[in-house]
Amino acid sequence: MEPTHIEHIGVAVKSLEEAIPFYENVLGLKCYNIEEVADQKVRTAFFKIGQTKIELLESTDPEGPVGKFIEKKGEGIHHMAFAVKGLDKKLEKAESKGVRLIDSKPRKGAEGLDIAFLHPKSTFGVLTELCEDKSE
Ligand code: CMX
Repeated sequence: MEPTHIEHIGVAVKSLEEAIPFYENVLGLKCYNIEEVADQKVRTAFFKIGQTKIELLESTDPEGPVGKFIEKKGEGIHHMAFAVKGLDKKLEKAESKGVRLIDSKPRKGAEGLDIAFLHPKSTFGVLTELCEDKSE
């Protein structure tokens, strides 16, 4: 995949309003964007640390991926996202190496990135996201 860096770490929380003060007042980071991703049934809040972001994820629907995750496992790290170049080809490559794809084609995620997920059952338990910033 040759990722260039960790684009973000996704953290599932019950409430953005309750979690944001920890990141701002304790860690001293600044929330610079809150965005709803309707098709993923989440509201997201973003913080930057160097090149990497923390993405807080609040579910907007108990049947959505984050709603189900919190119900089953509670709050905590939900996924890890790697920045790649040429996402289409990287997905083909992952599949050819036996990785189970959740998204066989890139789709639009938060912050205008092209994204695709790999299934945690074929990535040693970590839901893995590949993303590409086409504006770069
Ligand atoms: N990390 C690790 N394992 C996970 C997981 C996660 N985030 N989410 C689910 N799983 C595991 C479950 O624990 C379960 O394992 P067991 O069978 O051993 O109990 C298995 O995967 C199936 O879980 P499920 O609750 O039945 O959920 P589904 O199969 O319906 O969906 C998944 C799981 C990963 C396919 C789905 O959550 C998905 O498509 N995720 C990608 C999209 C996403 O997460 N969007 C939210 C973020 C959006 C954004 O960043 O903008």
